[in-house]
Amino acid sequence: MLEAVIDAYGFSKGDIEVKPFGSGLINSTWLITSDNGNFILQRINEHVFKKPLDIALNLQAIKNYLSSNFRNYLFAGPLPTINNQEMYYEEGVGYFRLFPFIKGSHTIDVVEAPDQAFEAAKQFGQFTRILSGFDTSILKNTLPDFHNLTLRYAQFSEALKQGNPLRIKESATIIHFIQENADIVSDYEKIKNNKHFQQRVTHHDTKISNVLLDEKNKGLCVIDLDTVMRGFFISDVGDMMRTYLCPVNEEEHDLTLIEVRTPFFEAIAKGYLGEMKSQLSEEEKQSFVYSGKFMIYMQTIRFITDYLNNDIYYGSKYPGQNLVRANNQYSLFKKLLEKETIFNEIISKL
Ligand code: GN1
Ligand code: MG
Repeated sequence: MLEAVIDAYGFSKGDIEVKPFGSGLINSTWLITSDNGNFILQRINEHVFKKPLDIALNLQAIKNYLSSNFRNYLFAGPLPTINNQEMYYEEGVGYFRLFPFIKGSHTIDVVEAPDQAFEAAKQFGQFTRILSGFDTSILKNTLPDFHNLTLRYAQFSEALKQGNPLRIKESATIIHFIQENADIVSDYEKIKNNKHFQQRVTHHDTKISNVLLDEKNKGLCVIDLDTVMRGFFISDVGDMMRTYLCPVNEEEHDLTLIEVRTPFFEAIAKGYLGEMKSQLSEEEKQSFVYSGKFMIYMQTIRFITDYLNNDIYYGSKYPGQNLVRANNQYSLFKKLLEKETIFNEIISKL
């Protein structure tokens, strides 16, 4: 299947090795190793990204802006095909991009030290900050309503009506939790209508593996830019809290391992605010901790909704995987609530 793609990028089959790569849930990714360096090949999931060309337009516009305004910023955009196209398209197979594998860079999958959280948060903050002069109206909405919690809640409510009845019964506790905490949705709606909250260039997928680090573990740049769209800062800060505060990830079954680590929160706050402090309004800063609740609650909803809908979005590698993920996020939410006061104090001090 990949042969034509490989040709399109000017590789010859005998000179390279192609292996599946990474742990993303949506796109398919391969590592290409060759004597001329390494590359990342990716096929866009068209069930999720309905207009792949919009991704290319966004990346092009950002690349142009950065190359004239921040020439030294390392922008990890796609490489053109030998016919000078942004993407390679093959009927029936899909849309592909090729990225350079930046020499000396590496990624990590779990956050083991606060310094790593700091570096990542700084990178995501910097990305939004240096694009603060970029005209966001140019950006296409590559995933309309991606972090629209109102809509996610509506989809959950719909799944309660149309979803798998056995699974609905089995998920009673978590369904109840989501309904009981619907104030998270109304808080989001207030933010949406609050003129002190600005929409900026937002990454929307700030997990640790989306930051390239150098040999000394200093941040180089952010990657996986398909979900870069206009958005609220709570999406980026919230997903960092969701994925850096806890020593285990969303796949963990053993809920006793779920905890929320204060030094890692401090690191996120220092890293992000070090870049974004002067950009954010007072109201936005006061929602810093809410960001984490917002994203963890939304991810709980997304996983359980998918479970009730028979795993049509995230898929599942074993029966009940999306329920495990949802319960994991639900535990994380409760752990975060225990630290809310301390975390708010940390933010006021900064
Ligand atoms: C998906 O594909 P991946 O792993 O980068 C999802 C994110 C979720 C994440 C949960 C387009 O990201 O929103 O937070 O799974 N991306 C999309 O692991 O839905
Ligand atoms: Mg992603």
